[in-house]
Amino acid sequence: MSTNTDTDEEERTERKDSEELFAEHEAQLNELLADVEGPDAPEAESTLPSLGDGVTRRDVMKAGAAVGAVGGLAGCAGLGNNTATESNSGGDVPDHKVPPGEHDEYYGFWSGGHAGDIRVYGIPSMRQLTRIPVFNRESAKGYGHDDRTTEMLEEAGDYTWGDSHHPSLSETDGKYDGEYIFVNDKANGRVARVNLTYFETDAIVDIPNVQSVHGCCIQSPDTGYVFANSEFRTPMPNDGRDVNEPEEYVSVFSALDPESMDVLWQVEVDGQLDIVDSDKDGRWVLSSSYNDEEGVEVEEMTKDDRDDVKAFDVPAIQELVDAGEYEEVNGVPVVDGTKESPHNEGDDPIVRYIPTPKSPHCVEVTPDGKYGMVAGKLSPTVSIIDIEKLATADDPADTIVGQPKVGLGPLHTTYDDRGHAYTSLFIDSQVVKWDIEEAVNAEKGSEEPILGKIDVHYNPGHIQAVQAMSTEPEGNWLVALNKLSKDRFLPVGPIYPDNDQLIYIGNDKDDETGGMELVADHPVYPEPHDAIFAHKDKIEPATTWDPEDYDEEFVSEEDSRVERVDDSTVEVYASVKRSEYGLRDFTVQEGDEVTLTATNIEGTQDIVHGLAIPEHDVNLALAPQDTRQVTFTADEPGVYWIYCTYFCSALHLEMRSRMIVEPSE
Ligand code: RUQ
Ligand code: CUA
Repeated sequence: MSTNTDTDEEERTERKDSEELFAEHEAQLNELLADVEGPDAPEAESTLPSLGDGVTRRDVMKAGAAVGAVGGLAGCAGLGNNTATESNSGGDVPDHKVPPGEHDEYYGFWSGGHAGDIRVYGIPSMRQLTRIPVFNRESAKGYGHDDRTTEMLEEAGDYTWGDSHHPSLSETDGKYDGEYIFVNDKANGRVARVNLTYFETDAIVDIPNVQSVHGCCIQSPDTGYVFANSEFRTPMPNDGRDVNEPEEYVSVFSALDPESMDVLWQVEVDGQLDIVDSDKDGRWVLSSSYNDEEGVEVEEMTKDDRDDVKAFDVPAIQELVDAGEYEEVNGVPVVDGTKESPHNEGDDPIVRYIPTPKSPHCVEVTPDGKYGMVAGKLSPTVSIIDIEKLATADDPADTIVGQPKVGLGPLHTTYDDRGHAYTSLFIDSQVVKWDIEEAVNAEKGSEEPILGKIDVHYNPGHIQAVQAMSTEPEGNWLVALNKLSKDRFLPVGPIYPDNDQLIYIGNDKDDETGGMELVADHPVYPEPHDAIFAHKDKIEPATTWDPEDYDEEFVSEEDSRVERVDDSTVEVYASVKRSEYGLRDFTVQEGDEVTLTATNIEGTQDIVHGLAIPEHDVNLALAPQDTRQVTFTADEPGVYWIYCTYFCSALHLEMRSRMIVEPSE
């Protein structure tokens, strides 16, 4: 199977069969557990559900981990599914059901994964309010059907899909300001911006010198930059050079201007970048990282037992760029941030390389900006990075001030307003609650900071609590975005929904779950990755468009007209309102290129009209006061009924017009 002929074969790790891999991971796991547990580490009896009959929880975890390591599914279905957490025992959990006609307290913005969109939910009801198409085309909102959005999608690479992962809300002074969501496309190395006045994507950038973007975040506290991590290492530029020299491939950290969406600069690093989060003072940005081995196959990528988290000193990098200390590649200034770089010599390196246990996954900064939590993924620990120490520590390893042992497969961490962290455990299918300051004070590898664990169903990836990415966490609701739902819902064929579970975290109790209560299951369409929740007062959507916010001509009833530009080009302008189009019909010639501009002239909220032309692939969605344009060819003579796709009035069905295409000659 290996097709790589140029590389020195001796340097390459042999392919292993699954049994060998299994055994190896089992051995590694034993080592890890022995390492962090130590001979007299305390048994966290109170937090681990008993399995009875001498089966220890640890055995089950290990079995799950080993199976997980070779690609099996490692959920804990049937084991440790304790009923106490499933039946609401506390009695003081607020009702998550929102009565008819009332509003939710919070907005939730979910990334849609390879569906390419953002989904908007109300929290705590978990009712889906809308979807915002981003990297995907979507007919219900006419996105990718009118000229404006189609051109944007075409200029951003003209792909038919994207893989949206990490939505980030813009901030002012560390608080969500409701202006924008930024989100990455892992598949095609892009970042998009969603305008929250209109809940519509208004910019997409195809970032040069990167193939995939995984981590994406804004700079706190004032959205000074948007940051994007390239995950896959590639030659730079990736134009056919160095294809057989994987050691020449690179991964870069990119900074974008949030207003212009220009790519301002990039930093080349050793290893490959993963998730990214900003401190709260606009100086440091932390990136998790895996594959410091710089391998191209799984065995090579997991050879060593450490990987370096990268901490970027953003003002120092900006200074270098301003001073011209970079190489330009594909029009982007690229700064050398590798370990050997002269910029990393001396006391003030631009990138600090912080060694953590192998293949960490997330990095999430605490709401007070003190710590960055790096969940171990392949290690059962979370490494706590003290952000203040980043500027002063002689040895970057000294910035790690705590390392609680939380459970198997820790992926993501979120926070409440009372000093607690919550970490998802992919392999254990649990969420673990732990005390941050206690973890800083405890021995590394201690389980003492753990306050409780709750089973989730099954295999959580991201978890998110309300406003936990800002400086104002609310500490009440948490959602576990579980990758598998297995037996939780009516079966719907072999592709299952995910299961987003709502958990109440407002109570601190001295019980098995630390007071966490599982409140509701919610099946979700594949495949959300991450979510971010903001109080409803932070978001101020418009109810109608402001014509100042677009370039198309606002077409009133009087302005409705047909203009022939030349022999083969026609412009048609039509107003739209209940229940008529500004033109009852219009006539063009066979073969004409038609540009149709239509304005919904209504000012009434929620009166949206459509404009569809059968057999011409024309489908506009027109919110009140919005204007859209569409260009198409009238290539078959005949009569084509134009109709409205939104049920707008009692005369909705009669709301029609005709396009007459006269035969040529
Ligand atoms: S990653 S499941 Cu794309 Cu956010 Cu961690
Ligand atoms: Cu306008 Cu239906």
